[in-house]
Amino acid sequence: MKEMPIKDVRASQIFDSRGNPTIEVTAILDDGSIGTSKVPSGASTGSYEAYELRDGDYQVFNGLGVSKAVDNVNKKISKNIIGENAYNQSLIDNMLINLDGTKNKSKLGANAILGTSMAIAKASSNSLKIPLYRYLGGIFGSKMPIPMMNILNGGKHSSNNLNIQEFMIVPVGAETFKESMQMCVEIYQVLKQLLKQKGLSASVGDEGGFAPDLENDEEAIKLILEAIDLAGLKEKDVKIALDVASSEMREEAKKIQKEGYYFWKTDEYKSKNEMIDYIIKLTEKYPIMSIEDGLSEEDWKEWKELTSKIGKKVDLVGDDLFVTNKERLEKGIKNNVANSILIKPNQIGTLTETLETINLAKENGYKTIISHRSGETEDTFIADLSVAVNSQQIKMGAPCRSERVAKYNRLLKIEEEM
Ligand code: 2PG
Ligand code: MG
Repeated sequence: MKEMPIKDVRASQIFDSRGNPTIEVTAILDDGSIGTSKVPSGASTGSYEAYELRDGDYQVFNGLGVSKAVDNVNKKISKNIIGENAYNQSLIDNMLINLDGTKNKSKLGANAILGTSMAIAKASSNSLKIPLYRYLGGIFGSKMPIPMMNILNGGKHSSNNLNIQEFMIVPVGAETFKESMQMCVEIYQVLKQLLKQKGLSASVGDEGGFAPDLENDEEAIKLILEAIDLAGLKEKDVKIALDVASSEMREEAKKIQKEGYYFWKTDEYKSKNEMIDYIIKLTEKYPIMSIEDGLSEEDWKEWKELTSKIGKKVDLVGDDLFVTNKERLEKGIKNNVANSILIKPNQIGTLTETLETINLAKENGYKTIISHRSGETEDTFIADLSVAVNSQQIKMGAPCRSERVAKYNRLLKIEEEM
């Protein structure tokens, strides 16, 4: 293997799209090549995600500072990987995993580790003078993903009264990525006018989707269907996808000493069985092709039941359930739970482990969806990643707010290039 020693790795504290601190890592190689990465952060995080190291000093940034993670890169990580071969990504990632030594990367912080891992990959692709998607995927990476655009925000990503976190459109009828963008953007703009006409708020939530108060969650689906129709598009070309993010509803239920799901924004409670029925009814009533986290990260038995009931016709996506973790995905595969997986590199903490989980999903016929976090930066790494691994879909929020749009724009460029 060709060698390119790592010359230096430096980190600093920057800010994400919610105005919270996050970490940026820059890797410099012996030939002068540079790679910089910025790490995103979730709001509706799964309990089994790798550990995001925050300072916890409530006098500063409400405890959310990342100076400890920055120090870990500048002092511990850099010392250990300087001089190692940047082109050997799995070797570097394994060194990082061993240096941390914990199961959930709580010693150095998954944010410090992932930032380093991605910066090394970017610096390497720059050093070899090939685009990142090519470096990561070789000649294998050749397919553009279909966007799942979150155009109405609810749950923990907004302060409106919608319980479901994400209402997405999926332009399955588009032939190119460019066309898929046009379809989504036109629907988004029509929806904005529609909201205004109805006297509803057209201000946006964390992921750039509109966040109005509505009568109920189904009203949100109906509004989107109306916007699709008004944009001159057909139901066969644009489907609906939902991220229920129901682990949050489970958490809220625990607070009121209940076993099921509490829709805290509208004070409604559903037992586990009622939740299964609710999800199934939604998929019967509306052109919904995909439901993410319809059930919580703990409810394996109910997930299995839901999968056996509608898994043949609907994509059932595990996000908090699988947390991009091979072991949790293996459990899902063994038990016929879900049929798709959301992939978020910061849920697991290294690029190598992310790729391993993607491979495991593919080998077992699970769809992969590369995903942003609700707290994002202008880093477009995941756009390249989605092409490198031929991911069927991507989830990057609305075509609004630059931290989301930067990733869509990157994909437009990649399509042109290819
Ligand atoms: C999700 C994500 C991204 P967060 O639940 O899928 O949309 O949200 O980053 O807040 O976990
Ligand atoms: Mg989710």
